[in-house]
Amino acid sequence: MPLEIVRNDITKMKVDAIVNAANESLLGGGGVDGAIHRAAGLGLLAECRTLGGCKTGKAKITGGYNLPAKHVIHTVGPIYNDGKHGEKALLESCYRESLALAKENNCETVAFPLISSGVYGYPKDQALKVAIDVISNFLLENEMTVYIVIFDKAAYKISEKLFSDIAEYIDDNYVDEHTDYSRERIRMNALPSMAPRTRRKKSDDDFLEICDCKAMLAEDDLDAKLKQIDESFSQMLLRKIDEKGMTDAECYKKANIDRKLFSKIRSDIHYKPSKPTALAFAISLELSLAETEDMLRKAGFALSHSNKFDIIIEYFISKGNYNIFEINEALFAFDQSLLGA
Ligand code: AR6
Repeated sequence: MPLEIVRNDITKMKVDAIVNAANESLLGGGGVDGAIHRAAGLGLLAECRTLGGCKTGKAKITGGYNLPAKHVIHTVGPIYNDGKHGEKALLESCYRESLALAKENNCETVAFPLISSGVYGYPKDQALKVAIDVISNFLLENEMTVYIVIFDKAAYKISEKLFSDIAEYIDDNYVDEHTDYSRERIRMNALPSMAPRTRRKKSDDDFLEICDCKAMLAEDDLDAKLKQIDESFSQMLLRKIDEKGMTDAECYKKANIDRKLFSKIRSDIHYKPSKPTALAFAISLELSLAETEDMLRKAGFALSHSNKFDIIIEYFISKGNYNIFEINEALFAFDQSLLGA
């Protein structure tokens, strides 16, 4: 998956480069900076002393010393004042400059903490949005695997509004036999009304949908439709890419899928993707809910209302929001696996 959000201590990441949220002296400090220097050992400090500091918004690279990562990219985030002092542009620049340095140094895997979101006070939900926007833009043009490392899940925040909208949608749609939606209620403290409303057992309707499908076949373009029924997942994917007028690269990048996996799918018409991969393509192709179900069926899966992951995906499709990175932010917030490879 080109962009992944993970929960970890960044000093433990086995990647080509980890990014340090440093200060302009580059001589260490608290937070993630302190943790990286402690884990890397004194060799890192010695090399940092030779660098002559670093300006806010810029980045410099060193070795990784005792860290599992080969390099450390030190960047200096802005101190958040009120958001009206160029903080956003400076934070964007930190991610851009760090990614450019990683690319220059042939790094294939890079891990970022949420820069400026600790001591420097940048609101975490906004810091996360900046990170995702800049990294996902970079990945449209570049092949790299980038991790956003969230240290403390309790501090991880998507916007309150989005969180409460999704929590409510889950509550409205989750089938009765599941009770753990109450966990979200506790987390949300006081959502307006969590009383169950119209809960449907969607999975039970699958058989009927197949019958509907068969009825449609009686119509004119029987041949074309029959061909589509025999289509494999991979054939359907390639057909949809053509129908949408997309290039392959546009499609796999929007799906947060790497090129190698896409090539595999392209060359093997019997390729069986995982459910998150199949859904990632449905999102990338901006399929309707019915089309998404169709595509999933090709891979042997269905959307179900007894699965929180599925309901969250359905929420985004029903809102016409096909931004895979925003969907992944939300899935992460609800402890679900992410879309992509
Ligand atoms: N792994 C991943 N993320 C971490 C870790 C870790 N081990 N430790 C903390 N974080 P901060 P800043 C997260 O304060 O706001 C230093 O003193 C943390 O939860 O480390 O850019 C420097 O020398 C937060 O979300 O960096 C500077 O003076 C994020 O890392 C100043 O702090 C960034 O928090 C920089 O402040």
